[in-house]
Amino acid sequence: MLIRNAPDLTENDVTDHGLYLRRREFIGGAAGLGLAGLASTADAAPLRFSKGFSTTEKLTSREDVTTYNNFYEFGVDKADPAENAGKLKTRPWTVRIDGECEAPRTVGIDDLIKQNKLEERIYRMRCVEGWSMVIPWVGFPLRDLIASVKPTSKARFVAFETLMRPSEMPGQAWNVLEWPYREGLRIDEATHPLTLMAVGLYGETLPNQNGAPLRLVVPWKYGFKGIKSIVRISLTEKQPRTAWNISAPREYGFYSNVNPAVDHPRWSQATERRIGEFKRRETLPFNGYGQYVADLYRGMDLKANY
Ligand SMILES: Nc1nc2c(c(=O)[nH]1)N[C@H]1C(S)=C(S)[C@@H](COP(=O)(O)O)O[C@H]1N2
Ligand SMILES: [Mo]
Repeated sequence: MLIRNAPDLTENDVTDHGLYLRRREFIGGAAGLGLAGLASTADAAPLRFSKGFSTTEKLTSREDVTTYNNFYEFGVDKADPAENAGKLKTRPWTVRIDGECEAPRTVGIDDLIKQNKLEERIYRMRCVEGWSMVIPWVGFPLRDLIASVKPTSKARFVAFETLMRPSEMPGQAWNVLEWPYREGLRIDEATHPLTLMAVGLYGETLPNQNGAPLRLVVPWKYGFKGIKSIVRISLTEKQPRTAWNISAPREYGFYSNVNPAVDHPRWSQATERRIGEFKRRETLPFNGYGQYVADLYRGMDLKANY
């Protein structure tokens, strides 16, 4: 699918030699130090990325993007992930890609990053709770990863799983969700050019609280579809079970496309608060990405398929 000349997206696929993904390492337990608790590693080579399809809207501050988070493995309050996720060891880290494909593989995160062409994508993110941000991710299209394992004709869906490691993820001791966190996409959603595997944020390695070392970003869907700290990606014939749908099926559907016309059973989805702003703004269908993705849902009842 071609994406170009969009009023809201700028394309600059020419590699910008000034842009590098710098690696940063969190010092375990350096919670109170915030960003001052970061130290750079000398061993890692800087990784180059180009600028991809991005919104020109004002960015949400780095401070807000990294301290106002949902990551229930580290607690249910917005400040918990920044405070507790420093414990998570993101190296070594392997990702298993398997299921309905001819070339299943297990790949280390650093090889995965090296093997893929990184680009910056500035996307809106709309949480199902009614707030939103504009976030500069660094990552690569999920479609490239899927192509690398040669899907069979039976691959109709993609299932994702977060790491299960209660010793470093204290929230996994509580039954707020069925662990590990799971998500899923239809294969055509997963291979859409806008669907991104993020490994960086604000030009640097992804902070743990944002889903290091690898997280999904699907900008036209509610934020909870963007599963963090992924260890497994499986191509499946059947629609996968997903964490929020298991927990509250009437409230969180499999599709969860941003839709101002379909309210959450407990609140309206017509408006949202952009973090850093006071006045609420109107929520756009498909979070403003309708011209690129509405075709995926042609003929579907979006109220029934919420
Ligand atoms: N594994 C996992 N992934 C997750 C979540 C979570 O609790 N666990 N929360 C989701 C929700 S509700 C949102 S809004 C986004 C938040 O991403 P951010 O903290 O990077 O803004 O992550 C999603 N991915
Ligand atoms: Mo969310």
